[in-house]
Amino acid sequence: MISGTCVPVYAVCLAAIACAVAGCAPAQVLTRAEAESLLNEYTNAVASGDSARVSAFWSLRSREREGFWTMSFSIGELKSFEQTREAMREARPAIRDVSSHDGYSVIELNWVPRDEAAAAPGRPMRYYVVHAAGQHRFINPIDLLPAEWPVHETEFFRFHLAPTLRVQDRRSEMDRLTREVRAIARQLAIALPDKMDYYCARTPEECGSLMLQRPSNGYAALAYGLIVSIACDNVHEAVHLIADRAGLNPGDGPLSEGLAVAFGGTTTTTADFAPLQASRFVADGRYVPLRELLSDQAAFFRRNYVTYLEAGAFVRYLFETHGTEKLKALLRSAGGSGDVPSALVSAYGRPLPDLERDFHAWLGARAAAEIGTHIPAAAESRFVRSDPVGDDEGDGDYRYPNRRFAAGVFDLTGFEVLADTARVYFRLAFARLDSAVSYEEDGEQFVPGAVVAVNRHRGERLGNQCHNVTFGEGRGYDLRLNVGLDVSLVSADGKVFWSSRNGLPRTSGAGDTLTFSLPAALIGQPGPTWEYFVGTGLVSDRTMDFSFAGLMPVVREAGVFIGGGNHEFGNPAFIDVLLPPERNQASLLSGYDPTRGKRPVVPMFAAGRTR
Ligand SMILES: [Ca+2]
Ligand SMILES: [Ca+2]
Repeated sequence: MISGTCVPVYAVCLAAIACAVAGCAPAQVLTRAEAESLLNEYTNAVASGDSARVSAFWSLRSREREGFWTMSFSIGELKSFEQTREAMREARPAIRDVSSHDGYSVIELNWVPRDEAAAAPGRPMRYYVVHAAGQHRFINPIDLLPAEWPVHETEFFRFHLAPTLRVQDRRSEMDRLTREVRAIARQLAIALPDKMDYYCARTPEECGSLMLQRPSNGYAALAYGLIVSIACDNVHEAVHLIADRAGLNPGDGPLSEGLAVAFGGTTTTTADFAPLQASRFVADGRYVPLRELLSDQAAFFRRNYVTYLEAGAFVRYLFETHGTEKLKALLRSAGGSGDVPSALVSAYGRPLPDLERDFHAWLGARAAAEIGTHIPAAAESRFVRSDPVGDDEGDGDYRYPNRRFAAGVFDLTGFEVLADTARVYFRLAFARLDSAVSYEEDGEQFVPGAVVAVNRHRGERLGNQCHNVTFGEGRGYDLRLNVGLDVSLVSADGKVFWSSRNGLPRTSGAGDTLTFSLPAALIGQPGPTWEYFVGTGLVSDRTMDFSFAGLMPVVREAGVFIGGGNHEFGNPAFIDVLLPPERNQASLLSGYDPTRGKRPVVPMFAAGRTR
């Protein structure tokens, strides 16, 4: 299932790797006429209902895989041969493009409804085709694209690492996954399956393309018994897989996602963050009543930035308050019934309103998370630095200012950290402050914001990169602050673990500053060795605490957001970073190449010295 951290729809397909003509054997080139004839024969075979005839169109590598008849169908799945037959009966293939690559071809098409009156453009589909035994055969991308990826085995997983990813860089993630999976199996009292295949991709686009899905941070393909992810410690997807293998799969939806979030968090949030954030939803009116949360599956996935965390909190409440066995009974029974509220009531022997009241009381015991918004005159300055005006141009070609965002709103002009015994105060100055932009009533709120990465020298581990920049070998942060309409905190693992709920005042005019404070008990007392990186970019009220854990990416064709950069994806998300005037910021930020895993190296500064 697609994780809650699936990247939304402003995504483009992976740039096709052009086939060097000399490198493609003529027999492997698929002409458009051949593609048409292949699809015609295939459609006829499917219509015949003879699954043996159909499977002969497929490469042995795909056919032999467990779960073969669960076919990915470019966004969505068909769970049986019968479903495939049904889908194809109602549509005909309309080829958009046929391209040849190194050793394979790709057919891009739409399944267009046969009903001429239907206005829909048809479901997009991509078929990979290889030439074997004198014939063109379909192959699933998971059986083709990573076939040559190096394999590294750990206690529970067989990792397949995409080119440029190195085991030594990923070992701490792999170790963390092992620890977490062992602990979760113990908590849920389940046996772990044999080694699970885990494909580690370089980008969300590559991750999605392996399973014919939208760009995604992670995906557990349950029918195939494997995980694909951009991280090697995707505990969320691992929970999906180990629960499924233990017979605890309640079907796609709130319980399944709730279980994965309760024990594994999301790709960008810790498991403990879900109850904290759910208590905030109750306070700010975003809370979804349980009956609706558990029944309306389409709304559940549409509003994932709320529902995933709320469902995670609810499953955590069930586990902590009522124990493992009842939870397992619920997971087993809900799968068959499809009526989650009824399954819940029978498993727990209590009416839904009772459980909901208890759940709210449990959430209410979670500490309120508030930021301060004023700096007292007596606070002592611990770090202060200014930034040039007019250097808000990212890597030099970002498409900003634009009609959405006025000149200066991403231009950082200064950064200061102050403290007294109780609190730590932050002041970020901009050339100009703007209010949030939204495109629909109660819609997502987009606003210029910032990331502050801090090395307090207290963690065993440092986050070495964020938002497509890196801090250099052996350097990084042990705390990251996202600053937007609120403030959220991110651990060295890149996971949001705390978020404020009272809003950050945005005042435009003479002092265009964002000012807030956090308890020193939460983040520590800033000393002279604390190092800081500050960068500005676009955030939304959803990306702050959920999908990107901070800034939105800069992608070449970004629609309403910030576009530009050298690549479709992988461009640094920063538009201005804290740097002295003598450093050439655009040149520094343009030193990247996501196709080779190269990110620009950005500096961190301590009070009184620079590196
Ligand atoms: Ca600036
Ligand atoms: Ca700058």
